[in-house]
Amino acid sequence: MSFHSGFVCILGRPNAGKSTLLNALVGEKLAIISPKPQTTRNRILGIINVPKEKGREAGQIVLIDTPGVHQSGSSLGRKMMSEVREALEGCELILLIVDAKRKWDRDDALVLDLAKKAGTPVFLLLNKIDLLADKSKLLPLIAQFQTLHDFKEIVPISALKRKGLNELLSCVLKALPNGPRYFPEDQITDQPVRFMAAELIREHVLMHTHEEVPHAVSVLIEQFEESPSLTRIAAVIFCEREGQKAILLGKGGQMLKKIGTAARLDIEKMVGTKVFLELFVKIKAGWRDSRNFVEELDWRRQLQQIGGPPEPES
Ligand SMILES: Nc1nc2c(ncn2[C@@H]2O[C@H](COP(=O)(O)OP(=O)(O)O)[C@@H](O)[C@H]2O)c(=O)[nH]1
Ligand SMILES: [Mg+2]
Repeated sequence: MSFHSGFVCILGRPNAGKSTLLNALVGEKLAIISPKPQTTRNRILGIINVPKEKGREAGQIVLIDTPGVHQSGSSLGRKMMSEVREALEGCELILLIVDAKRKWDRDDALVLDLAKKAGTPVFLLLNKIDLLADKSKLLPLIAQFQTLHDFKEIVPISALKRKGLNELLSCVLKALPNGPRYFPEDQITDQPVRFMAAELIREHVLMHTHEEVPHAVSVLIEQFEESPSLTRIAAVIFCEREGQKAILLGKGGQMLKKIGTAARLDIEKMVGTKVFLELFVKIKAGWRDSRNFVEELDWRRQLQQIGGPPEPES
């Protein structure tokens, strides 16, 4: 019996629906979602075990969600783009996702350019087709995209409404080589739970704040203690200015309370215990331009530091 497997990178401009697709394909919330651009800041692995079906071999797809491709001069922006490049390195297939409702523009061209440079086969996913009232527009749209690149497949989907995803899985599996099961069958991500908790807190900040505040916020977990019935978490919400701190706290601390309650409920669902969540707001002026701080936020880096230097490769 043959088993297909491989690493598949989801690539696209901010807001195309990359993280929604990751969550939909894995069937669990692994990445936070928001209508605001640049919600995802690091690469996120989602592991899908596909059982054998009629006309389809069994396999394992290791999906990698990435930050939206964009041009930015800040340390944070550079770090996000380096996460994109790391995801592209060594992947067997790229899923280039575009918003079917939007006109193709320079930002999409930038994404295609990256994909071409990687030299990896590319599927084009036309996402958000639920928003296309006139489905007869789809064929001319596909024809138009075919002139841009020799895409291995063009697949219309709706990540949000979960349309076209089974077809997509079959196409992806077919495109992957025979290979091993890279991750145990019960593993769905490589993210530590404490980092996912920090992300859930950030998601509620994104939902409750506007303009520059969402972009100026990062979340660090300071304490994470698990017991069978209770998880104790203390987290710091960093922002860049006094005015942002005032917004995050709200009148009489109301805003922070709202964010905390909503995040706590989501974290309880994830960890399966009661959660005691303490939130603090601190100002770290210009953190997005601080390479050191941006690196501190990287959980892969944090793990390396706890575990000491990485083993030398043999
Ligand atoms: N209507 C519709 N909205 C979608 C679809 N996929 C994603 N979205 C929305 O697009 C926005 C950005 O989604 P997200 O997954 O965070 O995009 P990302 O920046 O590419 O990761 C969110 O508001 C999603 O709900 C889709 O298939 N249809
Ligand atoms: Mg995202």
